[in-house]
Amino acid sequence: MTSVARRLPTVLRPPQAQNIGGFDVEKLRRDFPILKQKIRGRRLVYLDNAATSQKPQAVIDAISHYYERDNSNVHRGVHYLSERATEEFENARQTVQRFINAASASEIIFTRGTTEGINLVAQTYGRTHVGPGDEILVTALEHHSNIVPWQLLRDEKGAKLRVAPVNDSGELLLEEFEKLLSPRTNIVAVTHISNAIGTVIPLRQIIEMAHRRNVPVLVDGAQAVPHLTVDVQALDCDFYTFSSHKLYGPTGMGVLYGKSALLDAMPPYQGGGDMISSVTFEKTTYNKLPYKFEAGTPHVAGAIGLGAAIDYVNALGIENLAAHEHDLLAYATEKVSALPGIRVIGTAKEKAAVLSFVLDGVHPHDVGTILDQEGIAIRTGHHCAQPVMQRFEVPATARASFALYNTREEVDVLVEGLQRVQEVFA
Ligand code: 7TS
Repeated sequence: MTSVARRLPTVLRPPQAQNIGGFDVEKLRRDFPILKQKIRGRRLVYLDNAATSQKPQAVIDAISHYYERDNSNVHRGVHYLSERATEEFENARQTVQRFINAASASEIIFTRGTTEGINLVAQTYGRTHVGPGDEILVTALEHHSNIVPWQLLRDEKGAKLRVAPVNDSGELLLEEFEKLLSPRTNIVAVTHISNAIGTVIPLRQIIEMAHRRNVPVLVDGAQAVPHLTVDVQALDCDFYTFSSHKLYGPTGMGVLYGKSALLDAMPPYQGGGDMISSVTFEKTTYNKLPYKFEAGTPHVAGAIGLGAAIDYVNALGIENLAAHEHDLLAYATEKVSALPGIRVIGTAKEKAAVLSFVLDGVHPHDVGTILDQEGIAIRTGHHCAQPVMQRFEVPATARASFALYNTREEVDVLVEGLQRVQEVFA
């Protein structure tokens, strides 16, 4: 990693370095150039972090430095630049390995994002293990990207998709989940945190229940990795996948973790350069892990940017970040719930960083449009989780989602904006 990529967050640079408990958000915001701009003459209030988070200067610098200094293809050249690019690319893999505590860097496969990670497992592990009448178990909280790849597999194989229900707070019903684990279940695929309503699911118990029946578990960690410590060995999950862009890193980049015994036994996903060890027209043998699953020129700058994003988060401490976001969510929940005619969707005891709600008599799209006039960015719609909307019998919600740089003042601006929406529609 370049020296620039290692730049610490402003808040942690001396002399503040000794004073991290304070989590000085105003200082930290200066690390994010995009937050400095005015939107429609107002200070930008960015509350759409579940869709994608903003990038600190350290990540932007790491990417531009790579293109300015080191750009070259990896794993192939004997020349200086190729060696340097390869070293940085593989350093980023090790950074990811340490970040989620994988046993080996060869268990870290670089992908385009969470979506590709899930499709990879469905198309390789799934296609070789799921047959007619077999069952794939998901929850009622899934993002479409943890539903549709399994439906494609189901339809190809004549398998069945089972769905574990949630209660009216949006909490997974563990007993129901356990009942749905049958002798035909071949894989469990669950979201760690719901993007639509913020529920954190009891992942450890789910994995234990599945493993008692020898069923492997894939975890969609897209919304979890930016908000809590993930230790794949402690969880004992079989696959864990996430996207860089929700973790302050670049788009088009993601990670699939898999236990090496499983990955080794799986057929490749895509064919092409880098994933082979030898090719003749008669026969091809495949490369070792993780390269077997990384066909073609990878997103080198993306991996380096992700590594820089993880360095940034690590320097702040994910526990500090989680505590700050927890405070924001509690504050926002209290303030928004106190408004008349507002219903919060998703009131689970364990939640992270997402506040979804509906206003009586106002379509969420109108809420979003009026807030946008005030420089407030939230997401409205079904959040690519239509079954969650169906479960709560709403067509859509308005969703505010938080990141490390959000403040209580921004929550106050949101609440004022919502009051203005109510005045307009009164
Ligand atoms: N899984 C979950 C839980 C997600 O929240 C998302 C994206 C994905 C998978 C897909 O991630 P991708 O990076 O491969 O696209 N969620 C959202 C969202 O809530 N608003 O925009 C994207």
